[in-house]
Amino acid sequence: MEQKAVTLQPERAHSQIAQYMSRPDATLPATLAVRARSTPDRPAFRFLPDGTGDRIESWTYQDLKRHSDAVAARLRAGGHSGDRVVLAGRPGLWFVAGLMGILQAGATAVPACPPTSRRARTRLRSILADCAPGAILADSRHERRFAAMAAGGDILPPLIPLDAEPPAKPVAAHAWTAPDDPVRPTDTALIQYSSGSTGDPKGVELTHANLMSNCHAISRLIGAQDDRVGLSWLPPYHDMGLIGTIMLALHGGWPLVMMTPEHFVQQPARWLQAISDHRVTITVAPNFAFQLCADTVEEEDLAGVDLSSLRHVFCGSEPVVLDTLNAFRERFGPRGYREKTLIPCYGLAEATLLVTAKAPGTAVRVEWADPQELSRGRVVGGAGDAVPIVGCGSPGEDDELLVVDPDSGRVLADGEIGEIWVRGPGVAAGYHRKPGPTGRVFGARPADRAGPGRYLRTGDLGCLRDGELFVTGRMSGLLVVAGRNLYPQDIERTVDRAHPSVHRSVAFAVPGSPEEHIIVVAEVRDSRRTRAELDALRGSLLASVAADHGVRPADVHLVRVGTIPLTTSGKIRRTAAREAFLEHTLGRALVPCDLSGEPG
Ligand code: 649
Repeated sequence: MEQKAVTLQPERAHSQIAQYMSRPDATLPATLAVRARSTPDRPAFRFLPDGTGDRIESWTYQDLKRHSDAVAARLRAGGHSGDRVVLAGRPGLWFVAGLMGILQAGATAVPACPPTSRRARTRLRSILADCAPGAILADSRHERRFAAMAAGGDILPPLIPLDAEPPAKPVAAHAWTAPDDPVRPTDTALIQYSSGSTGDPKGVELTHANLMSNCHAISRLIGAQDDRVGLSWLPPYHDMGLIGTIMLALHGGWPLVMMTPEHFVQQPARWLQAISDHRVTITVAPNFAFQLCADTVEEEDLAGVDLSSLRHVFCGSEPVVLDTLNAFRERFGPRGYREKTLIPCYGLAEATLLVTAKAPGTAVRVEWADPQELSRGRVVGGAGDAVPIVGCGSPGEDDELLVVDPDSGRVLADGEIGEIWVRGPGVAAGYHRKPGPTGRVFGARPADRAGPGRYLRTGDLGCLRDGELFVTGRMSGLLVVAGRNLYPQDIERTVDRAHPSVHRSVAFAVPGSPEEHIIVVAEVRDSRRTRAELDALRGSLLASVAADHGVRPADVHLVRVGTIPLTTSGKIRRTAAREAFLEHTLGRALVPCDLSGEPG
């Protein structure tokens, strides 16, 4: 029997929700059911399909529940409860319905980019092969893309439309009291594939309990606020956009405004405009986005923009750069941005999402490291040419973080650089069907500490200073020259700053004798240049690296913008760049235009 939705008094609604959320067996789909029942008309998600304020698509909790119920019903009808279901929708409201429908049906969501480019198809194929899903949820406009894959020989599971309009049915008022929830906290909710390599994909298996624990930890960090509004343009296929924004907003019960990453990258001012239009209080982005705004947003794009509503601005997922924070503050301080709202943070998919974050409202902490000491593995204050490292805060109360010598397994002292190890309720049990890597990455034990606990080896390097984490780089990219450790991102920063025509660069080591050679690949804007110009540019980049780091790269390879491979979340793929360089597939070096007679 259908009943009309009844809106509860706010106090009653609030206490019902709080009561449910404090249960140890609370899950995200049941949280949605409770919110749709208690606060059906509250705005849940808004999507800006043009990236501007011209059109706004908006769903309340009731709308979202109705749409996700329909997805769940289609999945159940197809016998997919308990299956893995690939979620390949475009960013937007339907994507959220797909996600919640999968979870409600007791299936496991596997987010993946829709196959609209050759690279996305290759990635999707490797994800399909690894997780063997029972179905794919996709937008109807992409049906032809999948049909083309099947015609080309790909074996695909049944395709289920994500955006089929459900029957208009109010939420049944009785449906929530004992949520018809087949979902247990120990069930696998999500398989999260890393955004990097396509060759051997590793999918992190996250349970409902992992997701809830990370949402709880972030909610505790930011505290309760009734008028919170979130904004995200991050791709919803990775931990930060999926868990950090969509799931967190559902968990916290506040509205999330979404736009696509493409709309942001085409015109970064749209992020700032939307913050201002929607009085946004919380947002998140990697460092590059802050730099892009500081570098490219013009004064005329900012007419009427006011950023003073912001209270929590998370910055994580790649090194947080002091120069970027300063440039952003200088550029947007006059627009109401306050730097105390900035929260540098560190995390990874293997730990669900967030591991450390600066306490909100406190000043950003910076350690100035002597480069000589840094290369010997210590963060110790230096003068003059010291390197700034931005603190990423401390772990939450349920997590434990160690810095360990990766060779001996010994726990290191304050200020000593080693591998970051993590233990806590957000740490996954392992990778999907990969016992070898799972044991190596998730089963670490410190050599000098007794105890049953196993830690996650993050592969990241850093140190603790008074309980705060300072991330210095990744183990895999570390360049070892004459017994010194050099961080590729430090060399890249030097190259990026050395000349205005450098767009982006990547540094890595290749075999050489008597020791490895350092190679720098730099993308050059306006690639039409004479031989003399290219030689001068190469010479000035070599000299800058030598001056700042005391090493001379064996080669500076100048290429066109767009040559350096990036992950789908925008990180530099150093290993892929190195492999492509060694296999001569990276893309041709720029040719001087005065010799070839054609543009370089
Ligand atoms: C990083 C995740 C991000 C990641 C975000 C908290 C609306 C609603 C909510 C909201 C805002 C708007 O990159 C953690 C935490 C969001 C709070 C809610 O805000 N995961 S990953 O698996 O793709 O990559 C992990 C790797 O990235 C690097 C490390 O190598 C790590 O292994 N990484 C960093 N490197 C240097 N410095 C950092 N701070 C890094 N963080 C991640």
